[in-house]
Amino acid sequence: MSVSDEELDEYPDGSVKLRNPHIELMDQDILYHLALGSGSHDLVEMFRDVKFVCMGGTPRRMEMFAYYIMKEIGYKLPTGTTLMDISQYSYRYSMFKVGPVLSISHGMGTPSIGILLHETIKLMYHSKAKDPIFFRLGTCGGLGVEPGTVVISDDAIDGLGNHSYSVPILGKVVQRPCKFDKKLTRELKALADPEDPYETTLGTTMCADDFYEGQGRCDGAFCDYSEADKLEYLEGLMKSGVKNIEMESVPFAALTNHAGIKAAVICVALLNRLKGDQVCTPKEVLNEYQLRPQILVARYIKKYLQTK
Ligand code: R2B
Ligand code: URA
Repeated sequence: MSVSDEELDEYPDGSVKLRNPHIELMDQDILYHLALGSGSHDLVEMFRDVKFVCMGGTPRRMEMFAYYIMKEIGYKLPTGTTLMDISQYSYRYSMFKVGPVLSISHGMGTPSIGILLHETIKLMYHSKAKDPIFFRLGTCGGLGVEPGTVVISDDAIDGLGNHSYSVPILGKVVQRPCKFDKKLTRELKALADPEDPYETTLGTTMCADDFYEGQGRCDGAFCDYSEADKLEYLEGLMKSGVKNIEMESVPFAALTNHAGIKAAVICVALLNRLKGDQVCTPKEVLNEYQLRPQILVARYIKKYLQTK
């Protein structure tokens, strides 16, 4: 059975619908990589109030984001409790919950975030959360932008230039279109403050399946092209509207869109790839850069919560 977009749009209560008829026929659904399950946990009680799902690469960064957003939205943990990694016993991803905000680490690359998206979308379905908005807060290499620039993705392409996520399913390649919510990207861009000591810009994001050769670097263990070939390639990408390169935007855009979930990707550029390959910015500077997508998303969340 397949569910069309039109059918998906028919659910006005905002709850997340699954395009998988098998799930509701199962006795229980084990979200293996999150160490949660519909039989073992009261997912409705635990997650029904989730409004924002924020994902980023590392457990540490997402724990820090959880503390930061707690302060920003003035959320108090229930008396006698501390912030816990809900998925700690999966030993795969980390998940923190701060009121309406989930902060989850996604690891590196499309398979890792793909698995997490399957299970997080199912988590939203089981928990009956209403209209959750997904954000990826990440890092990237910039193309022709200053290090520290924040790039909001308005499109995502894979390493072959496809605007879709290609997944081999039952021996055939299935392509799912990458689509971001235009209104959400516009609203995020509008939250950039002219006083911010860095630029915030919109652009196409290229999602590579590798950090080295897949991003045209010359500093991997292998390289069969010249520096000139690399620059020709990167400049060509830039001319076609690509502002940054990272490793998760394609499945993020495609799977959230397939699930009817609003989503955005906000990344900070650690370097300008037209000027080099190695990330040689000092650690303290990188740590400050990594807060920038968090600051933008916190502004969005605060504004959203104030108007509700
Ligand atoms: C950005 O940074 C990571 C690689 O260093 C990868 O997860 C990404 O998208
Ligand atoms: N992450 C990437 O995927 N590429 C970069 O160049 C920097 C961070």
